[in-house]
Amino acid sequence: DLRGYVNAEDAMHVIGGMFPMHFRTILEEDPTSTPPNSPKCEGFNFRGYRWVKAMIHAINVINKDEDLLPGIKLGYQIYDTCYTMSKTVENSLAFLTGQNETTPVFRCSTGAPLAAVVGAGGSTLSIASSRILGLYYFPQVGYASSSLLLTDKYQFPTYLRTIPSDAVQSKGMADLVHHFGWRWIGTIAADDDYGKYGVKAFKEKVENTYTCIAFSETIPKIYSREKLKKVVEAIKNSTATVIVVYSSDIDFHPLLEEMMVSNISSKTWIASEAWVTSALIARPEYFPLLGGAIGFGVRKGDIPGLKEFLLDVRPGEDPEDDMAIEFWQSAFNCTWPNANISYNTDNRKNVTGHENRVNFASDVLCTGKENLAELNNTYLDVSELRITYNVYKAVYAVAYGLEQLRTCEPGHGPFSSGPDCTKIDEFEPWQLMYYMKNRMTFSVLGEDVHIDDKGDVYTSYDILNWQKGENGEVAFVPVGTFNMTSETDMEFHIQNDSIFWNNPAGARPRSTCNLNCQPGYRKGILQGKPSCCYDCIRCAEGQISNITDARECTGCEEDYWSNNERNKCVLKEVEYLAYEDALGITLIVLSVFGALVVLSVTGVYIKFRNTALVKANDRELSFLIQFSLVGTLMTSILFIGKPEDWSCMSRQVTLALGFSVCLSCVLGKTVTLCLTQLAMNSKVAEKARMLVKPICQKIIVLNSVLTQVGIVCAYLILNPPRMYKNTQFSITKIIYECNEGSILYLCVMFGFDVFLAILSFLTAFVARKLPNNFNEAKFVTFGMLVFFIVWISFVPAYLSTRGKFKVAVEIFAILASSFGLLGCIFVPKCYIILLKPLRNTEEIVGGRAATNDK
Ligand code: TCR
Repeated sequence: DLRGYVNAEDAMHVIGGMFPMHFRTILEEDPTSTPPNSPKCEGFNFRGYRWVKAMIHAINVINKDEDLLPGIKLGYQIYDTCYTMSKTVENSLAFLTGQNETTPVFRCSTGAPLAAVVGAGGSTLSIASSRILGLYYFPQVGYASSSLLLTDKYQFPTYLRTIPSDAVQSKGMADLVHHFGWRWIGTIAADDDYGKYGVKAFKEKVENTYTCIAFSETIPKIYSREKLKKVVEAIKNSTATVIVVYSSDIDFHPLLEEMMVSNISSKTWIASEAWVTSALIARPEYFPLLGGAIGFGVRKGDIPGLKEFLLDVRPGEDPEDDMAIEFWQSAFNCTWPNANISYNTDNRKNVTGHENRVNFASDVLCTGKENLAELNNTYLDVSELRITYNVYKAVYAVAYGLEQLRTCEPGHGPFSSGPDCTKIDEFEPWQLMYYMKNRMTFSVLGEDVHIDDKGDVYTSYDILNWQKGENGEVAFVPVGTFNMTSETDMEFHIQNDSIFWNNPAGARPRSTCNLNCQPGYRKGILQGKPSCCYDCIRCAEGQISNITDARECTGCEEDYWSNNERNKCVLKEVEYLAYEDALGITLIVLSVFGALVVLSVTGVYIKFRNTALVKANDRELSFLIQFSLVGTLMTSILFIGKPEDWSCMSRQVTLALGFSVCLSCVLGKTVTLCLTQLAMNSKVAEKARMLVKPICQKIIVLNSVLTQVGIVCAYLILNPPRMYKNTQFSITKIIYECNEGSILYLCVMFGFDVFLAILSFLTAFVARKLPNNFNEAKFVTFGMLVFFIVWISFVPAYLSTRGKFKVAVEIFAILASSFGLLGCIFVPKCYIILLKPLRNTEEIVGGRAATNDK
């Protein structure tokens, strides 16, 4: 029971055709209870019916053509595949056997030889039929089978096609995905050679370090709600918002229904050629789910005269043509009187919810006068002739093959055994195959078609976007093209602005496994997950990343450090004892205060310069001590503020000089006192004391100071202190400090001061009991003790602090020792001068040493 169209009357050659005029076969309840018979089909396919009409139309046009195969009439023999493998195989056998012979005779039932076959529709069907037809080198031209498998000429030696292989479409889809920066993609494939190999090719082309496949699901061939639900769950649970569907409309439809139930939204669908413009899928009710889909459509064409030919359906006229009656019944939903051709039946189980087989026949009787032109149906829609156009081209391919065979010039023919050309009325199929395989370039309706030696064509794809049309219908808006002219040559164009995105924001969606890593973070590998899924790890201190999804954090340059957000390098914090610092201010106030006290002492000394106390034991030295104390107190200011080379060089040096002046003066005084003391006990000392003239005190001072100046100069010239940025102690801070240069010189310099202090202490100690000068020696002893205590405790304190406190410690020591000396040497004297003037007389002050005064 093979249904279809046969017209081979007085035809010279017949072209076979296989088209899905129905969607499915009806499963036999218990098939082995009867002799084997061909299954019946149901679900009228208007699109397939249009393809059939296009083929017949093409043959009619060729028959009328004066240039192409003049005088040769082509016939056709078209079978319905019912979109099913078994039917297709049966058809193929029928072509070969002439329906009732088991050995192929290459003759159709009507007598004229079969030249070639156009079809079958889907890849799986083409593969099945080509395996049989290929055995006999029977030419076959496909119009919709795009599976990659069919390129393999070992398996399918005689298969040609007018639709590009899915390698092209997959590459286009991968380019699309990369273009929009989607990185986490779901794929859904029909469980056939189209879906599986299409998705395989897509995966191979799309996957890279940034783009990965989130899930790969297949749509079952045999309806199963459980399996569909699993697919829907996978879609729902994935964070992928971009999903590629490689499937024919018929297979995709049940999944679509299931998705409508579970309210999936905000996904961007990438449609394969087979469903993007399908009337079954592109319905307004699916728009909330599928709107904004982007798909690939093969090049479309206009076929002149097709519309008129499509309208020319005359049911009931030809008693053999029950297909027209079924068409009429399905199109107008009426029942043809006395025809007994069922339609609208659905014998699938579980799909309709009914276990029983159902028949939705209508009570309305068909009249045959219904107006076809007013019918709004895919069959009559000639605005998107894509596969239909391919059918047309396929018929032409056969005709051109025959034409070449016909125009073979004897003597220049290709065949080696027998005559080199064959006659058009008695060739073998393999001989036609020869012509169709070589130099297959022809033009159809102004388009040049070239079928290469693998049987493939390269034509451009339109990139279509699903948008809402004016009347609420789905409009396929072209938003770009993909043109591949060879395996390496391709062009991808897309207009981003004209795309409609089906999400609440209306913006280009993003599809990633997890959220991108913000600046300040870097990607971290997740064990056992694809490379597109990663962790975000915060950059370590001192490292930053300033782009999203950084692979690595980069280190900051010298003197820079990462900020808290780790997205920028900022200058490191600097540390030094600043003038504005509370500590700095306090220290300055203290030293200025000290200096003022010293100056007021000087004032007192000047005012009372002629009193006994001031005059005693060398007035000039006293002034010099006061002067040097002011100096040492003020050097502390050099320690504050940002260290510079000059301040580093001057600070220790002025301090050491100040102390050496001060201490040498003290020494000058105490040496005199000491000798006075000794003179009280021995004659020798008496003489020595006489030798020590007042001028000698000044010589001591001058010598010591000059020595110190010498040391200082050597220090400054040979290895002076310098400013130094210390980064050792803290990575986030730069400590500005002074590098003291030569430690040896520093020690010698201060060592000399200490030496003077020790001498002063010793001499003062010897003279401590002397009543002279109102116990001056005693107070100097004290002063020196204070000085030692301060500087001895300074050392550990200094060594254990760092940064600005180190400097502060030193200033404290300077202030403390200066105040100590001030307090011990001058305060008692001022006390007497100001408050006890009665005691400030020659007798009391001078005592026995009065002779020493000037
Ligand atoms: N290739 C599919 C079948 C197919 C199809 C279509 C079916 C294509 N385009 C349009 C119906 C309508 C592309 C295959 O199986 O190879």
